[in-house]
Amino acid sequence: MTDLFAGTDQPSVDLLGATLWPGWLAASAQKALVADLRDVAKRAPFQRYETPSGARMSVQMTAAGDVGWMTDRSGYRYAERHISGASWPDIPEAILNIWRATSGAARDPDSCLVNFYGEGARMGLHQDRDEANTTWPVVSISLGDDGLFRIGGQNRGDPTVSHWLKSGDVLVLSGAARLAYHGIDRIRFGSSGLLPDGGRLNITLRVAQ
Ligand code: MD3
Ligand code: FE
Repeated sequence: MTDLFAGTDQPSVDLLGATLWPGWLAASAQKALVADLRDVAKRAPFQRYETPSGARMSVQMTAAGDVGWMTDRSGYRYAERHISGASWPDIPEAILNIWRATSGAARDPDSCLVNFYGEGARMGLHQDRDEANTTWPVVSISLGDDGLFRIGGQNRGDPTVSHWLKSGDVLVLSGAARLAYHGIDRIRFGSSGLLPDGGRLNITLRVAQ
């Protein structure tokens, strides 16, 4: 563990109730996670989903676990299968270990969403509320290029704060922050050397069902 995790001995940062552990993952652990995600994407290739409004998301997504989040014209949901019909890969053990070390939750997550941001990709302000029980925490892991994260309160119009998420950062959303509006306004394409072709990966772990 000591060579995988840079450590929680570093000070955490509070972002309106969300707890950020800057640089929690050592560079070696970040590289190992990218290799794990390549395996996930081989079995369940990244997709640009269509939202109920018919707009196509700029972020590419895949998933691991019992269920994966997806959207199409009929709505947002957790599905038991990838669009190809294949079941989702298992959540890699190294990713489960990050949840176990940071979430404070008494059970493992059943869903791992993987977001990929290429040049110009963004994610608009939203709440995560497709899970059956929204009191379980969410753990988010950032890899690759810097992403400008914005978080507010439980109402869309509430004031927000912005913070650049960097490769190796781990963010824990629990308590009131679990239902906070949040999004990614932009990425600094090419700011990290982790992914040879640039871009940002974000892993979110959830108890979905
Ligand atoms: C605050 N992902 O997948 S990570 C998402 O970087 C999502 O890809 C963004 O929002 C990304 O739903 C933001 C930080 C994050 C993740 C989940 C949250 C913040 C959150 C859930 C509740 C509140
Ligand atoms: Fe979200």
